[in-house]
Amino acid sequence: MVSVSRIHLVLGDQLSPSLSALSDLEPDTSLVLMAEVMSEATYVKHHKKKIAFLFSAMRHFAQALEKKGIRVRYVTLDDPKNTQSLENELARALRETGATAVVATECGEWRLAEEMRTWSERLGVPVEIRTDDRFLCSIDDFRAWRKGRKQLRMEYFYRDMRRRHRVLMEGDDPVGGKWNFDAENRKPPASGLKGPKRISHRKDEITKSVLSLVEARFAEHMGTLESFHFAVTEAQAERELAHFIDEVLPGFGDYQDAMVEGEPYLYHSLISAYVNAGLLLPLDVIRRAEAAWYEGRAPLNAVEGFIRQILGWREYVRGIYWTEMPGYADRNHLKAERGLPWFYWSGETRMNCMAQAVGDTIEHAYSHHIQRLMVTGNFALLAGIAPSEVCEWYLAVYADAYDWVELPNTLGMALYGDGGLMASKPYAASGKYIDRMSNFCGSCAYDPKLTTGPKACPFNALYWEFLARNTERLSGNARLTNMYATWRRMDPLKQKAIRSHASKILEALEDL
Ligand code: FAD
Ligand code: DLZ
Ligand code: SF4
Repeated sequence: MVSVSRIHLVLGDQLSPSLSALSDLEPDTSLVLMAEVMSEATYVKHHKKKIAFLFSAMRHFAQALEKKGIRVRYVTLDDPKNTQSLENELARALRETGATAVVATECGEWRLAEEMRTWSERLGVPVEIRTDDRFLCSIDDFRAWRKGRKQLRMEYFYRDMRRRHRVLMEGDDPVGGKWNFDAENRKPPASGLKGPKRISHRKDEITKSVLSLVEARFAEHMGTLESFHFAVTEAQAERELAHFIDEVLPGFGDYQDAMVEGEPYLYHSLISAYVNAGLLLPLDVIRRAEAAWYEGRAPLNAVEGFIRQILGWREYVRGIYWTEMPGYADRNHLKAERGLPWFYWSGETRMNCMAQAVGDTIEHAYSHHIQRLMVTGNFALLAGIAPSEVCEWYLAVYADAYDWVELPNTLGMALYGDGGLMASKPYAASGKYIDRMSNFCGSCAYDPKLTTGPKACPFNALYWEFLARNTERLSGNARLTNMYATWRRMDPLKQKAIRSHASKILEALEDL
């Protein structure tokens, strides 16, 4: 029998060969433990494709380690001995191998981090939890950055990250003379706009067997497993990235905010699930995009805009999460208490924008940023849906969702639940914005130009109602001055009609 002295735990979103927990494997005495467990698969009802993606990627990662001669104990969900929790699987592995120590990398959710902190005592062996150095800003560095700042604007954090990692820099200055080229981005969709064709990956026996397992065990979870197209290995994720950089990136900036019916991806990269699970490393992605600009293969507005999302937003939200938790999850600045309407799960609503965004989500476990922020997020903000319910939905339905990234984006950015820690004003918008940035309204049962009456776009009355009911909390915000001035100037009878229409909508949200 081979002896094992140390167990190296790899979680489902830690599928990187360079993971800190794997940095000092001893061929003779180390054992890597990976486990598919119900406790992780059901703490929210994850989308079927998210579970299938992770299980298949986990199995492929384990296989790749084994091919390198590393010993792996891989516990499948349907293994009869599986205790279905990470702690119990660790306990079982320790018992059955005689190992006397555990090494892990810090995880991405407060919920699990709290458990991990107790493992050493509960398991009776030392449990070393190492820093996750796949991120480009450590939590300590983020804490130092935010110390003493009144405002935590992402833009300033991003500039520091550009300097620190020397990305798109010319000496001390940003290339092109500006930090941010958004003025050239965010065009409304041109008529007939289509995104480039995307690649897909052949389903091998591992993926096929995971798909059957997920269909059998998670039948009542949201989503379809049909046309499963995810990359599940490092090499496949690399092909996705290469395809994005070569074929898609040049158009990224221009249509970053556009939404088009039947075009769920447009010019977005589709790599978030791979970066978050560890199949791609953020710095590699950034360097590849940067090289595309230096080599003249993509314009600066696209490359800078894309890099800002990863070097800026992604690191920033993680810093906010770990420096604000645990209290952050309970914040509800706007006192929003309504329940989440069923159409978030079913997609069955006459509001075409919502039906499209939720429909894409059901089909792909994906919708792009503007659908998340300005359609499903905006509706929840305007309708006053409780942040806890909205966050649970976002955490469940997207293949890229983990608490560290989902929570600040949803509670902070989309719902203004943190009272402006992240966003300088709520991302509230009427149907006019959605009409400008999409082609959804043309085939909608509602009319974006109407504010009251049975055909009126619900976003319109809800928008004014949102401002009216939050006057005390929001009217002092300089960025909302014009909107409050417009509201105040409005004929009181019109105001009354709008608020009465909004009340009817709110009383019967399920009927929309
Ligand atoms: P692209 O548009 O191509 O962007 C490139 C990359 O930048 C992404 O792959 C991602 O890694 C990163 N990125 C972009 N925006 C953000 C952001 N705001 N925060 C963090 N990283 C970002 N992203 C997640 O990864 N997981 C989530 O659970 C998640 N929940 C969200 C919830 C809401 C309400 C909102 C408004 C945004 C959320 N985002 C989340 C951010 C963003 O919507 C997704 O990262 C993006 O849509 C993923 O698609 P993509 O890979 O095609 O991204
Ligand atoms: C999301 C997820 C799912 C669905 N299943 C597993 C699993 O069975 N085993 C595992 O190790 N990890 C899984 N994960 C990812 C974890 O939930 C993730 O590591 C934590 O939420 C911390 O980010
Ligand atoms: Fe959405 Fe309103 Fe446009 Fe319909 S009219 S698609 S509900 S914004």
